Amino acid sequence: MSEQYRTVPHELPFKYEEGDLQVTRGCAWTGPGCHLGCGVIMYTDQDGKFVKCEGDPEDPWTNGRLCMRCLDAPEVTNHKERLLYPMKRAREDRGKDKWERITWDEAYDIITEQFMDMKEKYGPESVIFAQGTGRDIAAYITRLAWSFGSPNYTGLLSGQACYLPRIAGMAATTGAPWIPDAAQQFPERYDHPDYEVPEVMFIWGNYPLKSNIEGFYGHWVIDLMKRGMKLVTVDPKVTWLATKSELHLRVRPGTDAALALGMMKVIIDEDLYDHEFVEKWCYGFDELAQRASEFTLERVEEITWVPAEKIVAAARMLGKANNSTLQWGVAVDMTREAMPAGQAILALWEITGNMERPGGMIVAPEILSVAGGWGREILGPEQEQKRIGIQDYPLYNFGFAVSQPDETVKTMETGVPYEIHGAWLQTTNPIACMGADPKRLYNAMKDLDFIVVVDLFKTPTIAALADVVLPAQTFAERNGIAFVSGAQRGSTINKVTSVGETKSDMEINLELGRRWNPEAWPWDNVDDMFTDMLKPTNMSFEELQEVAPAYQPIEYYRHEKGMLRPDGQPGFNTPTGRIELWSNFYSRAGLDPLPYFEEPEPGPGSTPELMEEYPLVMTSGARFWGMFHSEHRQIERMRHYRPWPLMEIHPETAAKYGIKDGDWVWMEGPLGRAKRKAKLTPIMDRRLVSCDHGWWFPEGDPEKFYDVFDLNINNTLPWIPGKSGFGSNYKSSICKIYKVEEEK
Ligand SMILES: Nc1nc2c(c(=O)[nH]1)N[C@H]1C(S)=C(S)[C@@H](COP(=O)(O)OP(=O)(O)OC[C@H]3O[C@@H](n4cnc5c(=O)[nH]c(N)nc54)[C@H](O)[C@@H]3O)O[C@H]1N2
Ligand SMILES: Nc1nc2c(c(=O)[nH]1)N[C@H]1C(S)=C(S)[C@@H](COP(=O)(O)OP(=O)(O)OC[C@H]3O[C@@H](n4cnc5c(=O)[nH]c(N)nc54)[C@H](O)[C@@H]3O)O[C@H]1N2
Ligand SMILES: [Mo]
Repeated sequence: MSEQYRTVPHELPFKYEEGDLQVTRGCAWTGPGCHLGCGVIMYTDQDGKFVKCEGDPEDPWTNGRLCMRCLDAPEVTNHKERLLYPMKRAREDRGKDKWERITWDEAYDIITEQFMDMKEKYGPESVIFAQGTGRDIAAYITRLAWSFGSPNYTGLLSGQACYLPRIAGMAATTGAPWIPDAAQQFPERYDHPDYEVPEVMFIWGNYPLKSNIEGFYGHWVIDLMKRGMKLVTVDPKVTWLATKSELHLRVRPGTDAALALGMMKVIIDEDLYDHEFVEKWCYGFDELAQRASEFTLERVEEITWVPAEKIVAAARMLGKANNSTLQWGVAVDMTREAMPAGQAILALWEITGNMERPGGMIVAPEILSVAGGWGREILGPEQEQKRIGIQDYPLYNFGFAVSQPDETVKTMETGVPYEIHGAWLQTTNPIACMGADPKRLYNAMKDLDFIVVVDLFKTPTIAALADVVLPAQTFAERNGIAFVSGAQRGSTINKVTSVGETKSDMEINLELGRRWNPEAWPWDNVDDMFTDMLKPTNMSFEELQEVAPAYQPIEYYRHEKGMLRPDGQPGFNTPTGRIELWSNFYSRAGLDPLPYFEEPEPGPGSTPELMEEYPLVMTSGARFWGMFHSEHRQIERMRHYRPWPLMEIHPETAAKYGIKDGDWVWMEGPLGRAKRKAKLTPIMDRRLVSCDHGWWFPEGDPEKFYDVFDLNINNTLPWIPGKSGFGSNYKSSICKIYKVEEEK
């Protein structure tokens, strides 16, 4: 193994026996869905059945802790409704529940024939390759798309409103992705001699205890609080962490940019910023200060619903802290002008000198390579230029390469600039979850010539659109490598069981890739492919399995040491070599170079005329423990904890509309409506309701697509991205509510 990597000595071997059970150490990273790679210990019985999953106490990230979905992973793996073999359906039966079991060879033959036919007739760009949220499958999908010749790898989420707005924004303005420093990069964690506990952490538009996103575990917040860290929460709801916070800013959904600019004005006016860091390492401070000066406390209080004195207190806490860190989340991306919102928020930590310092924000070099995909060089410049949306949204061709989703839907509808004929959907259920306005998405896709879906279960998307379905595997059924985004650590996913005729996503893509473009897929099996991917580490897949997790050493203050730029010069990887508070990149892309705020639309600030009919603000999609997006609805134990789709509402607001706890209601916005069960709770602001997302009823009729068009909250949300092409209003809209039987 490379000297370069550090590992943790394990007391327990990689594999051992306990009574009648075989025990294997590993890492859990989808399916079922999840954002992380928890250390797990998997138990299989004498028949090779996966019977128990526990947290690995020797894993420095999790120390044996595990969420309920992973503890219940055997129920998912062994579930009776799993897809067990490939299936096909006649083109004219699309939408009907008429499936025929086929062999893998037959499936590969059909898919290859159809894909090659479309490629020949309409060009490879006529097939889109879409995935869902970040899983360890991303690299293999990009390679499949790009080696097929299609530039149109994408996620069917309006404005790519999940992490990409923040990632793209961070890359454009600082040349790097930033993560909060919770000592996750050290095997010895908080005891590492260079580490310092942050004095204060802001939790902004995120609820880490339930969501554990992008390389960050919620329980680290608790670990750090036990070591003295204070919290500030920016969230419209009174969450449990908000009640443990020094300050809770109950921001109106979609107004985070105004809040950040208001705090910035206080920090600058009260001279609480880090002069030395700003002078040496930042570009455009005076322009930023000028912009912030427009955000007076009175104005910001009115926009955001946050009382002025709390804005001041939060600004002072950050400005006066020795070190501070930011754990932000998808609510920042889920507003149309997400890019400037993220820019404004991160600038607070930039001007206070919290970048690259212990207990501040640190650079995670791996993120971009994961987000950027694998195999881009195979695609070639001519096909690159055909990527949908890059003419209008040049940021989509920078660093990572995805086609712009809203433009992709439009292209499917209009055939401009070229016709789309096919779709490959892997790890995504866009009709139920990702897509805004799902009926529009359905209509855009339903007449495509050929659609393949790779999934674990039958979904509304499969029921509505698929011609061929391929059964994928859960993490216990396959091998894989997990270089989890946001952390310098590598682990392996280890196969312990088999179910039906399923294959792993990696195996499927390798086998199809070998048929379509053997030069781009030169491996005989997935383990060889993994070993090749691991080349920079000098470890083979088998070696890493034994010693994982392996840590890549990193240091602080890398900008001072020339470690953040490819040319080895001190500074940041931007045109000016500094953190660009005024962004050259945005300026060149025809965007405002400074952060700004725009009222969410529709909303009380932008469409006052609609507020009489739609008097409430609506946010959606706050995560809950037992389900991952549209998954887990058929998993009995998880469904038990959340049997129905909920709309959270303040008891006084509910009373005003004659709604009682447990009533079925319609939540209706200007674009459409969705059914929810009312949950009365005082954690809500009286002006706001919050709805779950991703709902469908697996127990329902497949030919009605499992009721998805009644239940999908995204019925109320349009496909409209921000000016950069990033961001969309998934978490800020308006609505009226009424009981289901009233049918107004
Ligand atoms: N209104 C509203 N809508 C939202 C959100 C919100 O907050 N509000 N959040 C959005 C966000 S941030 C995201 S990222 C999207 C997520 O959207 P998706 O990623 O599309 O949603 P999921 O339901 O997690 O996954 C889709 C499918 O992948 C399958 N799957 C799980 N694991 C695997 C695997 O390993 N292999 C294969 N082949 N399939 C697998 C599942 O069975 C499921 O059917 O949803 C978005 N939708
Ligand atoms: N259990 C579970 N875990 C998940 C997922 C899942 O579906 N289930 N999905 C995964 C995915 S893909 C993602 S992207 C992450 C997302 O995970 P998070 O980033 O934690 O996002 P959410 O849970 O959607 O919302 C977090 C908080 O934002 C608040 N909020 C709503 N609107 C706004 C707003 O406009 N501004 C601010 N400041 N706050 C607002 C909500 O009240 C909520 O408490 O979770 C991942 N982890
Ligand atoms: Mo996401």
